[in-house]
Amino acid sequence: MSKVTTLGQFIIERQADFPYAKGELSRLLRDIGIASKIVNREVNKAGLVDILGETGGTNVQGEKVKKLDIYANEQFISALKSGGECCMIASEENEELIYIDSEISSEAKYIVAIDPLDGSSNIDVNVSVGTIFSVYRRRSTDVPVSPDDVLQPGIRQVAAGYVIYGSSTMLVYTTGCGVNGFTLDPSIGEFCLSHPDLKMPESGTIYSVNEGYYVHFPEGVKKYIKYCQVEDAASNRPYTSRYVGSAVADIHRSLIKGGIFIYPSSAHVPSGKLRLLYEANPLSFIVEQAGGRASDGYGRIMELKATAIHQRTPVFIGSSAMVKKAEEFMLRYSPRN
Ligand code: P6P
Repeated sequence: MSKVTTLGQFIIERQADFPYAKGELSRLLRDIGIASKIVNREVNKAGLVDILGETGGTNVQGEKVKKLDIYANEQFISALKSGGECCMIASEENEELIYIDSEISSEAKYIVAIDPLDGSSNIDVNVSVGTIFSVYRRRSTDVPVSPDDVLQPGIRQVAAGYVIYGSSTMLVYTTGCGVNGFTLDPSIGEFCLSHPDLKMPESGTIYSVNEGYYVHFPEGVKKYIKYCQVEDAASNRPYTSRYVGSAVADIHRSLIKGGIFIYPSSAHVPSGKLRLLYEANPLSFIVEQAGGRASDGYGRIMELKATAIHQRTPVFIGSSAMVKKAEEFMLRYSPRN
């Protein structure tokens, strides 16, 4: 029986990765892990209790809000508030920033951007959903912290991760020293190290895009999709198409098997659909740390300037060879104006 390493043990063991930290980031990551287990419990029985269905409200994205979205948002906010290591939160479910101004948190070091339950439209049909989080160090010493402190480029993230509530529940995160995956063992209620030092395959044979919007895609995306579909045994084409409709699931598959996930700009979303702060940047940090590539079609997502907490960006994320090929098509057929 190989040694079981829980998330808590792993975080403590890897404390040495950040010599100047005094344990605050470790405690923040553990707080997120605990909230994830609470959300997981509700996601797993969503069909059994009246937590499904719509609240009738819509979130800042104008999307119908499922009760589980609100529940998950409340759990992560509560865990971050009581943990005392976070001074401000940007959440997909909240139009405005959440300032944690208790005496223990107003001077806390970290800021969290979070999508508490991404892909929630899939819950009713029992398809994987996810939580995505990004952690920044505050830059201002003001109390309360400056709102600009959450508008940092992705390259300044100190940690990022996702939880995928699927056939099993996994937490995958990075602090800039590689990527590690933990699977929830319900028998002991702990996330256990199951995928140490995850590396994304340099190439793959799966492309993931919602082709229902094909006619509205930029020419470069159309040409890349056709490239994926053309027979060429030498490069293992045609590729396979897989699209879950939950970015965490589509990108997790690419991380394990190789592949590319694309959500480009389109007529219905001129700047793309995924949000920079709490979807694209954290997913990009993880993918880059695993050896993959994360682009907006022209350059690194993590170098994009953040100007608004809910801003969107096109995403081409996955195996580096595949993303580079897609960027070639974008450069040639849809050059940036
Ligand atoms: P579409 C979920 O709502 C989400 O933000 C991502 O997780 C997912 O990749 C995308 O939207 C799906 O969008 O337009 O294909 O339904």
